[in-house]
Amino acid sequence: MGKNTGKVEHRIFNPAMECISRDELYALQSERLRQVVRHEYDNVRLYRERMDAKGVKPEDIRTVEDLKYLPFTEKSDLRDEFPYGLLAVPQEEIVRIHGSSGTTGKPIVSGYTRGDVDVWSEMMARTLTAAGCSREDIVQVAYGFGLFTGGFGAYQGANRIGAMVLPMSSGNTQRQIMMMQEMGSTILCCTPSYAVYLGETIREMGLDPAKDLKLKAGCFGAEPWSEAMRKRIEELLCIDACDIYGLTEICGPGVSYECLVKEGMHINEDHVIAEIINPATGEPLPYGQEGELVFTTITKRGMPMLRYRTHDLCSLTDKKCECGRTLARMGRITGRTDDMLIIRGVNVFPSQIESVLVGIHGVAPHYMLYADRVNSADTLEIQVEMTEEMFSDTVSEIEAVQRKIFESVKSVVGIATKVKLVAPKSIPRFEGKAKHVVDRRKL
Ligand code: DLL
Repeated sequence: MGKNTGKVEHRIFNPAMECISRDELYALQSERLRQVVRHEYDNVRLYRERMDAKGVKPEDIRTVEDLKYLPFTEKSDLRDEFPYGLLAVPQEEIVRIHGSSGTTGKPIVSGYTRGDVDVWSEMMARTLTAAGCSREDIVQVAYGFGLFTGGFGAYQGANRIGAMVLPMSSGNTQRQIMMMQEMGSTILCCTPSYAVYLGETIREMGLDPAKDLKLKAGCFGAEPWSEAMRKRIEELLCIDACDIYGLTEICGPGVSYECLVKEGMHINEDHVIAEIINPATGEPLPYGQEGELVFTTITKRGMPMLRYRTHDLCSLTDKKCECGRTLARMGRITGRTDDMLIIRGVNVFPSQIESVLVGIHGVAPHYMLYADRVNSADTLEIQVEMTEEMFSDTVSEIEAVQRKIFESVKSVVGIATKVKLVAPKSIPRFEGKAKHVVDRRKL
């Protein structure tokens, strides 16, 4: 628990929307859905072709119930249409591009109109307000600023509230702590693993966050974390730690956010419609059942998404929350349906590593990836089999291959990994779908 002792005060940025009746919300979502489907059909070739192929016309989609007739959108569609193929407005209306790493080195990008940036800012203003932020607060943004949406998203939300922003970006821990102390930061925005690292470093420096810092809350997301990790962050930093969720394809952070009740993330349902589907069949599932999260953006103009498959697994509830919000909540992300790993905030696909390995002489295409969390930081070890011929080579030759793999993976994936060459036939073989990832991070 943070410094907010006693009765929790629930701040709400936009009560008219965040506490809207479910019936009014349904009508609003249906109206906005009709508009976005028409906009996509008229302006984006891929959606027009997909809808035509299914025999669905924009006028067939009248209410949220009709969503199930629309085609899904996949990450591979963004990759195939990179960079501008999915824009639904002329390029001159786009004022910003954000992105995240993809499987082939090409990023997944999304384009925003000025209106889209405004909507996203409001979504993040709601997010920060739900964690207790007001215009008196000092928000330290330790998410990266760049193509990644974290830094700009948090900055824009704080800006909309009128709070003071410290745009630190990620890393440089000593400087983060010095600024936190000197400037009197009250709200921290970063990944949960970095929050733990900051907390541990603060403690090692002999500082007592309860006395030496003014932090009261944090908005942590961009990677999976657990209740145990929340407890650790709250104890280390003496704050309330709230979960925030989002993805580049939808807008970035602020798709959903926790309030101080901390029982799931409220979805900004006036801007996105969430569905849970059975990942194997694509059939929609009712509230309460776990499945794959799918989003349709209903106010985005630049690059809207119809039924975007996130591959994130969770469940939804529309039970009213103690905070007064009526917006449905999603539970923690419990896993992914694909094998994407998030290592220190970077999305890593085994296929990227595989594409590097096949080009290197002396190693066989048998490999395993081990993700661990050491001192609160994610690490990734690549174990790859040597060929018989390589196995009998000298140590220095083997080391040279190891270095080559390290450098190539770093340049393609963008992160440093540990590389271990192992004896021929020592990596397990699988019947059917091969398993390449062992995620040993304790969540
Ligand atoms: O991670 C946006 C973001 C920035 C969210 C800052 C929260 C805070 P991407 O880089 O596109 O966008 O990665 C999106 O990250 O599909 C999830 O798998 C994962 N993810 C994001 N937030 C959470 C969370 C940003 N709170 C992918 N819990 C998503 C678990 C999360 N996983």
